[in-house]
Amino acid sequence: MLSLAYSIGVLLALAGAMVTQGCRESTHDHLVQELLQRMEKSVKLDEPPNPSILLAMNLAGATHGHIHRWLLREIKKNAVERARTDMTSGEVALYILALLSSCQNPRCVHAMGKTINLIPILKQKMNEEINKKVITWYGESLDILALCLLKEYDNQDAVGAVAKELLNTGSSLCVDTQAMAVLALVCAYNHTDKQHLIHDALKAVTNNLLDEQKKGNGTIGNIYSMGLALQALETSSEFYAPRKWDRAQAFSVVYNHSYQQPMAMAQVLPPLVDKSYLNAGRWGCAATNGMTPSQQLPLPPMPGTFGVPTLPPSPPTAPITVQFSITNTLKNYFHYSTSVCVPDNSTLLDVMKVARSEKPDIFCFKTEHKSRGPYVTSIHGLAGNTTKRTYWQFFSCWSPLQEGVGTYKPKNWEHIQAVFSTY
Ligand code: B12
Ligand SMILES: *[C@@H]1O[C@H](CO)[C@@H](O)[C@H](O)[C@H]1NC(C)=O
Ligand SMILES: *[C@@H]1O[C@H](CO)[C@@H](O)[C@H](O)[C@H]1NC(C)=O
Ligand SMILES: *[C@@H]1O[C@H](CO)[C@@H](O)[C@H](O)[C@H]1NC(C)=O
Ligand SMILES: *[C@@H]1O[C@H](CO)[C@@H](O)[C@H](O)[C@H]1NC(C)=O
Ligand SMILES: *[C@@H]1O[C@H](CO)[C@@H](O)[C@H](O)[C@H]1NC(C)=O
Repeated sequence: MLSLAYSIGVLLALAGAMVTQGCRESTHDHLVQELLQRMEKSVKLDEPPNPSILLAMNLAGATHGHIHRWLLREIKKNAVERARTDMTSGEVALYILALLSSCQNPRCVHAMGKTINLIPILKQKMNEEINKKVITWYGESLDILALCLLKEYDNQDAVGAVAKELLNTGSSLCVDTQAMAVLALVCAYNHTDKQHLIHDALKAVTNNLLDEQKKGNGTIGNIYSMGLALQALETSSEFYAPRKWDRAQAFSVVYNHSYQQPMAMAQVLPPLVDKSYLNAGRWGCAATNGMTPSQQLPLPPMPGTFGVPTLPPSPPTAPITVQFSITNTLKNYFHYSTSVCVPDNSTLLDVMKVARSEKPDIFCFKTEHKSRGPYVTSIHGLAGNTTKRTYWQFFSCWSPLQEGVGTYKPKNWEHIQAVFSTY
């Protein structure tokens, strides 16, 4: 009797485990599909193509839709038209990852009757930016990663420089930069004369990422650095071994968040399909060529949404007041403050536009369109400068914003400050 009850108990427990397992899997697939769809929907045909989105679609195997075709065509067009003249080395590197993962040869990009080779362009831009000291460690890592996936290993000085930077000041670099550096160095590791240095750097920085996760109860950096951090930790276990990574905790942070911004989705999708930017060369390409259709992730129309419930359109609400100030203490001090009235649900960009229309000579500003939306280049006639490593940094009270002006929505009576800063 007892043993029968026991067996039933075991069976029930087993069934329970299977159900949970199956449920978790389908929830996971559902999330991937949802993110893919949301990301595809965000693609605007009148904006420049975003190579990170094409890369994410390739890694997830979503290579058959018209959005994919459009992105690939526009990426090639932009490459021949703009790579040489108005891209940074980091942008060229992202284009190379996007093309590699689309089974295209970056050495021979053909569009609009022109053909170019992106590799010498990347190398030349990278060297120029390093010499002029305008490169960021994030950009340099991206460059190293692209060259490594192309099996171009003649940039050993840069590899050594990134490794040394990680060992010297590793934990003061932002998590995104640490993660991109991990991807670059993991790729370079078996193709370098600096294995000891790289090994030490990877050990230090991956342990630091694990410490950050502990401090953040699962969050490594912030919610927007999770995509790259997961990619980094997935691909570097041999460098933090025997230490164990609480992978489930880190993934649950991502499952719990409902990502809406295209770039954030593009960086978080690869780890959700067990891929990283290191797979841009091999897997991404296999996904378009070698895979049978059943292995690909289809994009069925999906009723409802995951994470955020769809809210019914809400009636207009009372306007809010936002305080906005601009401060420059670096050179020729100035400080101005104002408060503006905007409809609830307005973005910080809307707030700045109202301030500008009320006092144009004080709150004038300029933006540039970037993959993540509008980037504020200058305020009150004072522009950030990559040579001097200056930029306009945004705060709410005294904490830096984790979103740009195009998506951040201030609350009633919130005090937003733009401070001219260095990085
Ligand atoms: C380097 C970097 C910077 C540098 C860029 C300097 C330079 N010359 O390269 C500096 C320090 C200036 C910077 C500033 C800011 N950044 Co920043 N930055 C990054 C980082 C680490 C790498 C970006 C990169 O080089 N990509 C590679 C290149 C090839 O791609 P790209 O699309 O051309 O990149 C350009 C744009 O991304 C732009 N940029 C950088 N940050 C931001 C932020 C926003 C909102 C926009 C629209 C553009 C932008 O500068 C890049 C180089 O030109 C990313 C991390 C990540 N996960 O992507 C964070 C990241 C993009 N930044 C972020 C944020 C929040 C900001 C700020 C809003 C912070 C603040 N409190 O003020 C400001 C921008 C304010 C403004 N003036 O509009 C967030 C964006 C989160 C989100 N919700 O999308 C990220 C993801 C970091 C994070 N995990 O929080 N950043
Ligand atoms: C380097 O090569 C060794 C031997 O082939 C392999 O075991 C190891 O996983 C490789 N490491 C990386 C980071 O690629
Ligand atoms: C992590 O969780 C602990 C205990 O629940 C809490 O005290 C701490 O504030 C949390 N830390 C963060 C960064 O959320
Ligand atoms: C994710 O959400 C679940 C349910 O709300 C919660 O139990 C879990 O602690 C969350 N995970 C993290 C890492 O925040
Ligand atoms: C707030 O604005 C977003 C678009 O920025 C919109 O989708 C949403 O419905 C708005 N919410 C409310 C409560 O008005
Ligand atoms: C940035 O500063 C450098 C050095 O002072 C200057 O030569 C350059 O013209 C500036 N760039 C821009 C875009 O203003």
